[in-house]
Amino acid sequence: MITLLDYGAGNVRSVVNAIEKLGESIKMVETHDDILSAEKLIFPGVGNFSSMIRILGQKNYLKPLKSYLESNRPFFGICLGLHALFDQSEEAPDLPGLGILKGVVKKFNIDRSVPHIGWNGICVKQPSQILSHLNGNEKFYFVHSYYVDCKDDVNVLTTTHYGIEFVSSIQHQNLIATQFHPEKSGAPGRLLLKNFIKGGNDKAMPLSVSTPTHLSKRIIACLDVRANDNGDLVVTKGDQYDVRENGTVRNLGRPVELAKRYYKEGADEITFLNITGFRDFPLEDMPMIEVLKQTSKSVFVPLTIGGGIRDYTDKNGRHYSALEVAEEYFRSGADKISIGSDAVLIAEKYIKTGNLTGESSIERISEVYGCQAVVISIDPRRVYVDAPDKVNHHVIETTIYGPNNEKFCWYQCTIKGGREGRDIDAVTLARVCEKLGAGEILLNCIDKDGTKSGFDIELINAVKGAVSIPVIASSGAGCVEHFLEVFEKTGVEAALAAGIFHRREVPITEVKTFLKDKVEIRF
Ligand code: 1PR
Repeated sequence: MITLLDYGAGNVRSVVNAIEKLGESIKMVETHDDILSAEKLIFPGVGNFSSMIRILGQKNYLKPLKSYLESNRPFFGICLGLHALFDQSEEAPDLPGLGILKGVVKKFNIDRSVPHIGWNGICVKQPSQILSHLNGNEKFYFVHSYYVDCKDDVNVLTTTHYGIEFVSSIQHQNLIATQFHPEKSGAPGRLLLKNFIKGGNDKAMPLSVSTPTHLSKRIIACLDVRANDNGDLVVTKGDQYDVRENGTVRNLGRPVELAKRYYKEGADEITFLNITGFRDFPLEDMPMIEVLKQTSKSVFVPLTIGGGIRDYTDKNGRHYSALEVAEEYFRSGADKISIGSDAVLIAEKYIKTGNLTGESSIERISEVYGCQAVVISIDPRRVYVDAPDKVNHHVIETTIYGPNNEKFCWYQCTIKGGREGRDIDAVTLARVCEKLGAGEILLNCIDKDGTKSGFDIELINAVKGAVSIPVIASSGAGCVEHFLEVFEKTGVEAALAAGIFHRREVPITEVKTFLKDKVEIRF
């Protein structure tokens, strides 16, 4: 029996699913006695150090957790569950950590995108029972802006390289904690959890030790989901956002089945976009929640969900905050949420007033769940101009001339699935959203969507150059060469595609086989 400490933030469903899939049963901590009486405790943490320590304090969990850890019983901490063990964190300097291990949690100060998101390797420093049957070359899923600066080298189990070499897991007697998420790391992650559950004293050292480690470029499968005219939830796909063919909504498959297929084929992440979320409130559209719950039972890579994340008042006058909507998605299995239309409206307001209110969906979700959980989905389209000073927007000089031979363009943001153009450009939107606390940009392009003509490299470079958070390139992938092009010509961390994967025109495995030896990928 595994006892799971859930303090209410982030996605514990993935951990529950991963452990149950391994045949183990779980008891959720409901009182502090559950911590004291646990035989094996797993503490997954996502989000923000200060809300974690505050909530643990409010629930009277801090003292029992400390005595459990001091009793040297088996413990597995994940992400913030690692940070909590140390003296202090730069994320919340006024709140002490548990102080079980000496050291502090520091923010990355590196010349790379932060958060560090994606699949990276581990460099093993000492034998461990949890490393049994690993070969040493596996990649695990990381998503964090802070890392532990562990004072005692003897506790360092693995390190990872990202701008610097940082501690990616620790081992102190029966206490294990990882910066990465084993529950989201496919087969090797589940092996680690299996080893922990099994226990025992046989310590193993992987056959090879990879150093330095490298962050992989991610290949993401995107599923645009909506109800078709019969009311069934289907994966659809538009051409420049028009999802109807001969008047009916294109049906390219069932969401859960397709997601499972992409997991098996090696997708590094899966994104669901509820494309009619702007008009159908997601918490009334429960099938989407069910899709997440079902998918997370057998898909052990990160899941992002977007569509309809905003404040909402239903027909009975009940008000829902965007945070509540996001919480429901996280509880159902999402690791990240993506905000489209609402982000544009928030940015417009911020530009007008210059005030950070702390009340917007971006700020509130980021505060509770951490910036890495908040993706901004941008839906821009090109607007050509004769000269850069013709508009008050970020204008680029383009090599793809306009209909009247214009050599300049800007990228107009849209809302409601491209139906409404707004007076704000994609570069400004990305910048403002980073400031408000977003952790990643999903950069679509209406002109390119479904065209199979390749990614819009000019758009991607303009946005990528304006922010220091990771950017996912989206729209236009038509062949394996397009993925190589986007990774070679831009600094994006991930590339996303939909149509070619759904129609099996270019399977994910083919993309990865082509990229192998050219680009760092997870194979
Ligand atoms: O505005 O917060 O409710 O979120 C709605 C979300 O739904 C946004 O993320 C928006 O991008 C998405 N969306 C809305 N309408 C459509 C549509 O197609 N009619 N889909 C839509 C956007 C774009 C991509 C697509 C890539 C790759 N889909 O995600 O998957 O362009 O396609 P390709 O590889 O086939 O070219 P809110």
